[in-house]
Amino acid sequence: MALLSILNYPDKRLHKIAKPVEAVDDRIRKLVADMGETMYAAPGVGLAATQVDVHERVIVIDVSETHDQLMAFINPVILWSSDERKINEEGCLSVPGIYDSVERAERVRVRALNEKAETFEIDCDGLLAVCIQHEMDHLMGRVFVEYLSPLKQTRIKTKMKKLAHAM
Ligand code: K1U
Ligand code: ZN
Repeated sequence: MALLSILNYPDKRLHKIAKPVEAVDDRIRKLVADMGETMYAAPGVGLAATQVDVHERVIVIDVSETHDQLMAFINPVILWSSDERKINEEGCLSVPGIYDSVERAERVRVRALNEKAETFEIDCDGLLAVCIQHEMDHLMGRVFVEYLSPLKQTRIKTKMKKLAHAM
């Protein structure tokens, strides 16, 4: 396995739209393993391939308390979203140190492939629902700060650029 480097906002590559995975093969299984290792090391509870500059529809998530329940979502689609919406505090490994409130569907049903290329469906609520919507946004080139006010976005961009120059 290998640790991958995570793109930092406002890197333009975070706005690329990911393409569907054509075949769930050893290359994709290695990507999933490397993304899992990178996510646990960060540490985070989710990671989209876009964030490691791979523009294919792959997500890893582990919202378990024991950090040993890695889930891979390959070519995920949201089949259903609840009308009920909820405001949650979000963070992002591509926007370190920034946390803010975002409103999303409270529950979603997702269909995806696992690492064995098997189709599965899962009903998500709580942190899993928040995380899967956040990660699917990444696959569409959207970063959570884009839900915030233009003023906040400008402040965050300035802060991130200063951080990048200090490193
Ligand atoms: O996409 C990402 O950058 C990962 C992100 C997922 C996420 C978390 C919370 C709400 C929405 C999306 C993170 O993992 S941020 C880090 C974080 O939340 C966390 C870190 C350590 C332990 C627990 C949570
Ligand atoms: Zn993120």
